[in-house]
Amino acid sequence: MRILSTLLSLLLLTCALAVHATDTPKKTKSKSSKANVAGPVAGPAYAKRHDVNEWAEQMAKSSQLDVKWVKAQLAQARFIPSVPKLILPPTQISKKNWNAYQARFIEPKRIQAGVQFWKDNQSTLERAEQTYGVPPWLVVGIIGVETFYGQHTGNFRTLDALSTLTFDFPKEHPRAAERQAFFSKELAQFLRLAYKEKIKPISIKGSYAGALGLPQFMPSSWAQFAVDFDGDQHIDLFANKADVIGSVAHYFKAFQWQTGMPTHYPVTFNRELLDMDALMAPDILPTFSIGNFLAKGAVLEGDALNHKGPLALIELLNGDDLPSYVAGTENFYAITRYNWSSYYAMAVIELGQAVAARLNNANAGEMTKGPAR
Ligand SMILES: [Ca+2]
Repeated sequence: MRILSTLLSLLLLTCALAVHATDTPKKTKSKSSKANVAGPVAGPAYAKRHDVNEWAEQMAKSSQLDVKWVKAQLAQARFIPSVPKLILPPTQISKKNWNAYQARFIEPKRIQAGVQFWKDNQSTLERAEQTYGVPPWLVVGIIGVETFYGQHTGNFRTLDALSTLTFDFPKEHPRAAERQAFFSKELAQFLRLAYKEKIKPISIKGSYAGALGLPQFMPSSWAQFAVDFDGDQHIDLFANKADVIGSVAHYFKAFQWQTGMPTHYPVTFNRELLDMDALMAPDILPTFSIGNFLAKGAVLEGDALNHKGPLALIELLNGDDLPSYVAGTENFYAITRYNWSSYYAMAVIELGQAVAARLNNANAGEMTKGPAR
């Protein structure tokens, strides 16, 4: 993740909504599923490339790593022919469809896996909430949407994937130079992490874009936001559920999650006042006061009218059907810092809350079995 958040601008936000699924490093699942389950086919080794050796020397120097170690790792890296294709924006742009997104992520098997994950890790989820102010349903929603609770963490050797995106980034990509530079930094960070944790880089697998573990952190996010939440002196986002939960919660704390604030409210429209262009102009960035929002034709009810803080009008397209709309708060926006998409954010929210509702119903059921009070 991703984590280019310091580059925020309205322009980027607009791009994020429009192209997010095509090249945000982390958003990889639908595409990576095209790859062979046994792992992608690897091409030539990078061992003999002059530019790779130069990169290794510079990286070792700037990171104060042993240059022999860096070169020895990169000597094992191989070009993966499918990766440059996967990183390119799709040639056919299909209409965005929230209903399809919803059907994929908020479905019985994923909800059931989320219930199990929550039950298995309840005390850790509660500790993360106490420590970071981030509720269990959000952590559970993120891990469910990202990797189906660890079932789909990616089958690409991270060393190969990040080397391919660093040394053979496709020149036809609309933002090739910027993206290549991004992946070069991620490769360097990946090697530093592996060195620090004494892990062989070649042994690590993840998404085609280098996202790692249950929460699909990019190496830079791992370095910046991952925490050792069980105190064993290591950070393991592949197998250690406490570290995974603590790291996701810490990420949201870092991106200004506000404890107790709803993520969104229902919204309808007053046709006589409606200025849709003005309401849509800031995209997902919350900017409207309640008064301003209502004056432009949005209609809120109940608790929403007492909301403190700015709102955004979130539009979710439904293919050829009418779009869905909600009023997004700063906490909705915080979820899009994990993955730059309002569709992603809404899927995380609905999955997390569906799991929470299932657990509450189960608990209520058990209580009714007890003696009447
Ligand atoms: Ca740990």
